[in-house]
Amino acid sequence: CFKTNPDYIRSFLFESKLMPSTWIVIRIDGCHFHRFADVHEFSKPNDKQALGLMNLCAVAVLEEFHDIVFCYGVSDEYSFVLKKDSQLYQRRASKIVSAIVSFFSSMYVMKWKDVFWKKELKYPPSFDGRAVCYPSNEILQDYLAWRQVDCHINNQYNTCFWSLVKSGKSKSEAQNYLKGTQAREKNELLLKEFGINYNTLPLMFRQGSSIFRVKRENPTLLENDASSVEKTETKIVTEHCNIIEQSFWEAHPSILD
Ligand code: DGT
Ligand code: MG
Ligand code: MG
Ligand code: MG
Ligand code: MG
Repeated sequence: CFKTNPDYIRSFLFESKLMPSTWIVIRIDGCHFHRFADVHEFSKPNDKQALGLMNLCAVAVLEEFHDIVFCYGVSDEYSFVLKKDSQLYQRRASKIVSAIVSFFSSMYVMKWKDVFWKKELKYPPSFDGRAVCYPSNEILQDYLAWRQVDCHINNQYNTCFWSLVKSGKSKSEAQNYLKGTQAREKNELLLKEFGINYNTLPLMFRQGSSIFRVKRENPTLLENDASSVEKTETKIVTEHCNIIEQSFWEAHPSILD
């Protein structure tokens, strides 16, 4: 009958498809992680284990979704870049976003115990996600540079803020103290007041985490008469490097190939 006619029911369905032949970036972000970090007593401003857990989940996402070519993560967020010609879920935005977000969230819960041996997961974490298309390599690189600049600015601010708070200032005093300060002044404050050389803080805190595949020669197969395909193997690497500079992309041309 009319009421259950599949075409009639389907006519209400709106599926937004991502623009063809463009890089798709799915950015996920922890929901209310300010609270989640407090409840789980994450170190401030950076918790090595919590960031490590995010990285493990991102590696699992990269392994699961073969069209992902690059991941960049900082704080409670991760960006996943899908190759330009990806046909994953016929490029339907809601399908891609929801599949990646739910996979990442499940991984976060599954791998929690591997990272936090003695810390109990007190409530289920959740993530939101969005999809954006970038039409050229240059604009995609600008997007990733924007995230890494954000990482740097936030990390520098947070390092100063929490150093001031740990030294006895109230949160609002620390906030006022830092208002309008430039990057150089923040580095000077860290060095003079707290003996911290910003440039020696862990790279993961300052640069965020980049995850991608590298092809390398398999040394055990080289001597044998293996075919050239067998001689190279693909490895997933997690690096904390400068992705703003062009030299990174020149050193890894296969990522955006
Ligand atoms: P949202 O994303 O609007 O649901 O709200 P939040 O609270 O997740 O805010 P967001 O994403 O802008 O900022 C990330 C929060 O996550 C930030 O307030 C502090 C927390 N967070 C992320 N990484 C760490 C960490 O390593 N240590 C600590 N203590 N907190 C962290
Ligand atoms: Mg958010
Ligand atoms: Mg968040
Ligand atoms: Mg965030
Ligand atoms: Mg189904």
